[in-house]
Amino acid sequence: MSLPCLYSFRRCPYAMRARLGILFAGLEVELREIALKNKPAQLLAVSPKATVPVLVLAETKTSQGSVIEESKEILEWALAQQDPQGLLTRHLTRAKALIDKNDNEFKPWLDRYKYADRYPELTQLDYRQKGEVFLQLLESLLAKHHYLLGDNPSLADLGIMPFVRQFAHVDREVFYSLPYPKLHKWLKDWLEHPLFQLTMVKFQPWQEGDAPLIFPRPLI
Ligand SMILES: N[C@@H](CCC(=O)N[C@@H](CS)C(=O)NCC(=O)O)C(=O)O
Repeated sequence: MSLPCLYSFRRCPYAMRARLGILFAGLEVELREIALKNKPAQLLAVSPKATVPVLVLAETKTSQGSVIEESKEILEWALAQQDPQGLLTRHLTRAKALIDKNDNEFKPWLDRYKYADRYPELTQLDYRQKGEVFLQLLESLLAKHHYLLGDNPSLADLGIMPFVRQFAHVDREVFYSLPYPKLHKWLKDWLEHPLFQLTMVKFQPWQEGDAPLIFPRPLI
């Protein structure tokens, strides 16, 4: 039987979220790495909004492969198939609310902090400080337990970690000088996590006619 097909972009935090979901579920997909500047016609045909990640579910005899176009939904779909670590059993409502806060409140400031020259209304420092409001919330949660919502990972950790990584990578020296020691440790632990490292394996952009590339692919 054919596998679901994930259109992905290695450095996109939304796509990292989707790949983390696939890995924590223990699933396999066919991965098609894309270049944002040169999206393949096949992606545009299945998803005209043309963002990544996009998951095309395998066709069965009775149904056409449906398409999931939002990273949150791909994360939840993957864990609904298999959830060996019980991520969906922990604090689901709070986890979803925190992911929404990440996407709707933190991410816009993160983009402005990262590309401050494109948003001259405020300074990069202003944008960083606005983004830090969310980081302070995460720090206060991590003061209570090892992961964001408890002593075990939940959907929230997987859904949010790629965005904190992106914030940190704007200027690592600055990030690790900020007064968020619990968040620093949490991020470092995630960066070293074997499943996160598997999400970051590099692939060449997909081209029509390529043999299917099965994800995950073991670290070399
Ligand atoms: N709400 C979407 C957002 C996805 C998104 O914006 N992805 C970016 C890459 S990080 C993208 O594909 N942008 C389109 C482009 O740059 O052309 C999701 O959660 O999947």
